[in-house]
Amino acid sequence: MTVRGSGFRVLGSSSWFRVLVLSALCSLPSALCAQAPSAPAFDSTKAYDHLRQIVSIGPRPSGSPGIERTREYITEQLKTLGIPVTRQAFVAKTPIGEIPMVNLIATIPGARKERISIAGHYDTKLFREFRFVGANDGGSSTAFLIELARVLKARANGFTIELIFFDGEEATLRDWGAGDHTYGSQHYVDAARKTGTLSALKALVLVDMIADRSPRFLRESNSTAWLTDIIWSTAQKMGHGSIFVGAGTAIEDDHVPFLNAGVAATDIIDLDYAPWHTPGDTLDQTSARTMQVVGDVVVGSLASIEARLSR
Ligand code: 1BN
Ligand code: ZN
Repeated sequence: MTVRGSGFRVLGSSSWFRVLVLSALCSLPSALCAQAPSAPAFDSTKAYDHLRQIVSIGPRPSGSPGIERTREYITEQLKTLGIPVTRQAFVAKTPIGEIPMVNLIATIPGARKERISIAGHYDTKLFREFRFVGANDGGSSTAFLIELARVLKARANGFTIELIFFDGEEATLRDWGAGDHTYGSQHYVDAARKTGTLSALKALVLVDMIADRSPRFLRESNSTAWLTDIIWSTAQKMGHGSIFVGAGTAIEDDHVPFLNAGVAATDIIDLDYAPWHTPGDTLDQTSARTMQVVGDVVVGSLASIEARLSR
């Protein structure tokens, strides 16, 4: 009865076991607590294999056969990991007409029902004049989230983790115009508000274009300072201070609807990428090593984010 009322009923027996072991160890002195079961490391070889598969699908603009195949790939991969995926379907009214879109949401239960979302977009920008496969822009975030799912499924998560694959991040017109972008994230926030589930979302970490061969992540200035601080200082402690660097500019991306709704959010994005929105955004311009750095930093930041949210 108590268990049901406290919102823990979604935990399977193996998740319960990890949570109970972690709780027991963490009631002991901190040296023992540090030996609590830990997640496997993020494996960029696996992430890069996903990236290869996703790029091989070809262009993946919203509403296309390519994006439906990408959804099938994501769903199948997560199913293999034992993680169910929810399809959040909607129709976006865009300047080029109504387009069916689908966010994919994968939930990994934690000890608490409040959640941390880690998200990225899986659509590619529509270009009719050339073939655009978005290896870095759309591909890297998708591949990253699939590998992150494997890691976080095996972690004793304090908070529930939600992985969100956004559709419709890209503008349908050539330029990023008012209202013609971030359809998926706006829909997610509107829907969560309507269902009353937004208040349980405590932080959102967005990744976008995270596989450049020469990465440089500037702090995104719209983002929530404490959340950005945790991620950038974790990167520094891990020896990646030359990749996660200082002040940057404001970037409109899928984190903005969350910020506007009062949810703490940050964007790990590298816009300093010469092939951005060109036919040259191909696999050869990307690097597994960069995905490894971002994977290590995001996984390495989670405990501090959970601790900050538990204060
Ligand atoms: C990121 C990747 N974005 C689009 N593809 C968002 C963006 C749009 C960033 C315009 C800067 C300018
Ligand atoms: Zn783009």
